[in-house]
Amino acid sequence: MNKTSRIAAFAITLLVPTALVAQAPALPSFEEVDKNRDGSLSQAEVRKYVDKRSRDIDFNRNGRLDPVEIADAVSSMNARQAANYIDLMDRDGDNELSYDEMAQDMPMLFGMADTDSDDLISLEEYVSILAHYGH
Ligand SMILES: [Ca+2]
Ligand SMILES: [Ca+2]
Ligand SMILES: [Ca+2]
Repeated sequence: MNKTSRIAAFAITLLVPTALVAQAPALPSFEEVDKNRDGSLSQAEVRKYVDKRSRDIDFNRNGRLDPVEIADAVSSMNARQAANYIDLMDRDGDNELSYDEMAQDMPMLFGMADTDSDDLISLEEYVSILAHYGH
């Protein structure tokens, strides 16, 4: 995998809380992200969901995610893998990820998912990107 698709796969892994529900479907439902229930996802809705996921993972509520917090939340990552992930995403070099740093790839991922480029992700587009990168 090239660097971009590796980051994308990592980011999707973080979005999908497999660690939290081992047996249940691992994907956040479309409805969970589609807050205004208009049948499509805007960038703002996706960003809100990502920020909510960041808050859920941020156990000590300091506004940043450290390797232990990420490894705790994502069953497929140990602390070393979480530290590598932070290395990839950390822009200010504090070895933790702010919520902004967590969301920095969202526009790129959004563009990948939005195959018809209407600035919205339809249910069909959502299902197809999860089938590609999810579990
Ligand atoms: Ca924290
Ligand atoms: Ca940082
Ligand atoms: Ca679209």
